[in-house]
Amino acid sequence: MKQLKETAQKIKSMEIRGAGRIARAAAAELRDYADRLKTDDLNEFNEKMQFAAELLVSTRPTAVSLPNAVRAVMRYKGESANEARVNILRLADEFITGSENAVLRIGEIGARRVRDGYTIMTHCNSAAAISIMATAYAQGKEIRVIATESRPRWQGHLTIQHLDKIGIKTFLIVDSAVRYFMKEVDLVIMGADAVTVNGSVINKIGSSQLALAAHEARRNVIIAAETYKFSPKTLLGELVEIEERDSSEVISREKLDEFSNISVRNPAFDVTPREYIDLICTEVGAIPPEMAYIIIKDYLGWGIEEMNSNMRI
Ligand code: RUB
Repeated sequence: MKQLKETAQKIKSMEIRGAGRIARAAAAELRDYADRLKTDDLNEFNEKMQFAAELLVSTRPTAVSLPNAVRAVMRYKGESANEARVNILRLADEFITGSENAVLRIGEIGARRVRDGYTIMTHCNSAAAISIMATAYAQGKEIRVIATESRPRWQGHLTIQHLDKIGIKTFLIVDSAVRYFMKEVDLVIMGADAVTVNGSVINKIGSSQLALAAHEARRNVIIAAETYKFSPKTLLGELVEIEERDSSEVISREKLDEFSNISVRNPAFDVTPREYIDLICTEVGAIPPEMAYIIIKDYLGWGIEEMNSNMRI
């Protein structure tokens, strides 16, 4: 239980962050938790697994990868606690390996859209988006990247560290400079925390203004997103919840206490409408955003019928 709570806390505090990493961490925690559960009673085992699943899902409401990963593991079956445990171990490992391979495949598919000499703008820190840039660069394409700081948590600093290691020439800019630099950009590549059934993309706050600026300047926007970032629940009209984080990420508590009339709004994500997105690059292919339902139905296995027959998580 201690380790389960620690993992949940690491996801909540963003020590573990980024939709793909969160998903893999949750799958790994369910696997290890099942392994640590010593009970032979199947009912007790199931109840404890359900508790763990719900705790992990509650940590970050926007990243759909999290419930999708948990659901992939919680599909386990077993006539006994031990059979269930063995099944969970297999499903979790399959999810983790599949997720790692998906990032590599997205790199290969997406890199076909990157030409030699391109300047790419990116936002926040997305392993899937970086995979495209890294693959294009490894293919010998001379690219340069413009990366935003991504306030208030500065995920852009992780991105520049990564790109620097690969050897890609990168400019770090403040978030408010995206429109200023758009004229120098050939292609925008960003990641996703969630993709809705109508093809809208939820990603780090500021993504939608970057996409809007790209649309205005007629630059293409590619979203790099594994299929498990698509949200089945949006099929039933549910909206993806946008997480609002603590004010202390934006201004210190002491500073804020100096004011009487000021409070902070700190949404972690925003929604980019599909009109501003040219392509969503998944591991099963590069699709127009309008095809999101196909991914949810054919690749995640959640059609309308399955959705209506009670999804617990
Ligand atoms: C991270 C973020 C990333 C997506 C995709 O937000 O918005 O763009 O999660 O990342 P946070 P990846 O830092 O708040 O988790 O491609 O690595 O899954």
